[in-house]
Amino acid sequence: MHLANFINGEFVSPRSGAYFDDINPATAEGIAAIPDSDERDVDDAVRAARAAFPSWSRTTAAERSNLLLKLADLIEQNLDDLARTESIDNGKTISLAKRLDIPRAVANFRFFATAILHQSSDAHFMDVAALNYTLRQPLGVVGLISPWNLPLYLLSWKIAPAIAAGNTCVAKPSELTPLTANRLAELSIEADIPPGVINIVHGYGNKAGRALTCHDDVAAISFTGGTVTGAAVAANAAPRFKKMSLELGGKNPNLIFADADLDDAIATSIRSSFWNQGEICLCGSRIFVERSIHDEFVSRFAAAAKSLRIGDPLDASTDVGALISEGHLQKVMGYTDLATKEGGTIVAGGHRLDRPGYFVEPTIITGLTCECRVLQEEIFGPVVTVTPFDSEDEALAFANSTRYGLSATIWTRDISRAHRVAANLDAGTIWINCWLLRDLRVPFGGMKESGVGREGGFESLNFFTEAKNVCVKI
Ligand code: TXE
Repeated sequence: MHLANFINGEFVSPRSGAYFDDINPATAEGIAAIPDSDERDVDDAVRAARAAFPSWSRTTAAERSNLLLKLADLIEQNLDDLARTESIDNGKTISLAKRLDIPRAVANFRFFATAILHQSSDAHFMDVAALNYTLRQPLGVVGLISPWNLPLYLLSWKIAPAIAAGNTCVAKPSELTPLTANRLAELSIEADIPPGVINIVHGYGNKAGRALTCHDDVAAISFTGGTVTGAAVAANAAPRFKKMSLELGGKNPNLIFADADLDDAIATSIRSSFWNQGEICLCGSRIFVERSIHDEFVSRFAAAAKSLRIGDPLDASTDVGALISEGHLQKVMGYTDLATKEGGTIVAGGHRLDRPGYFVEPTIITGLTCECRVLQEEIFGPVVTVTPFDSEDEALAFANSTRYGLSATIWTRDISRAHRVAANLDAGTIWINCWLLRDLRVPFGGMKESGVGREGGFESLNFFTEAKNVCVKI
């Protein structure tokens, strides 16, 4: 199947006429041909978005809301088909695609379709009898760049608020997972979203993605991806004074105190460690356990990890699917090799499956210290470390010992300690006795090298609008 770019409501071939393979990670076989787009395709898409902006930005919030709600309904009606497509494209289990990825895409469109009806802005009276009011208006054409790990979920996280706020957009999905973006384009036609409002250009990041970040008529860039790539995006967008939101990598701590509900902590840590093969930026890849329960935790956690079913992502009973690519698998296996060199002990997993596709066992490593590269660098695979701590202060020092600050999890029944520790963690999102409970109304984003800016809730609508202050003498 040859995919096409979606520009001005039509599917068009890349200007280059060139394509490259989309690979099914579970079989290592080609499943589609992806347009190898370049700056010409991006310019065509930006022109279409510019042409559509005047009329789209003049629609009422209610009109935009209705169209986004229609698109949300269409995604929901096609949930099973989209989940299967996502599983084939990404290697994730179909069960996770059905329970997380696609339902969250529906929720994203529904949330911003209704949030736009309730966006408020400020007004301030001055003593000298003047009124100031904040006027929020759409930015124009915005560039949306998304990663491969939660393809439709994170693409919808950007498209929904961008167009709800009255912008038109050019989206560049990851070249590793183009299929559900393609389906979204098809559904947007069925939802009667006007041509040029949503444009999708496929292709490599350093070509099509880069062209989007450098285009003079793109007012803002919303990027989700790796920290290194985020720096490249910023280097191109900042000198052109584009508004930017960067959601980047993580190396998230999972702190388990001796008074925790250990059954719940273990069951949830299996999910926060190995869901989506550990390819969720919010995964808790560094587990720190109070020393008195460390050995019990390791024994029970390793047993639970070994009982996970790895294999065909399309089998409803599979717990762990395939990593996204051979290159990513090699990167992940490189860290398990490094772990033993750094003095660690692999207590579960550590092997590639002897079968087609990119499968790695859920892997647990003990005996490493915070200075080790395995505890400093983002692996983004089914590999976690378990390290003991002896005090709350030491737990905090360990947790905050990386360049990242995306999310963190705390397990304790001591409510004062939970809030005290949360206040001292370098993380943009902190869960206490839970993980991945997401309220779309709250700001989302990372600290330090995990990101710049916040999206989520009205933060997203504020990001995708310009705030003017108008002062009028009364
Ligand atoms: O990122 P990449 P990936 C992080 C996750 C991991 C990474 C995995 O932690 O580090 O993302 O996703 C495009 N100019 N998060 O490997 O390579 C590229 O084509 C413009 C954090 O996909 O950074 C793709 O579409 N674009 C996040 C996108 O950038 C460029 C949640 C991301 O690619 C480009 C999910 C360039 N020079 C994953 N180079 C969070 N914090 O929420 C590449 N791209």
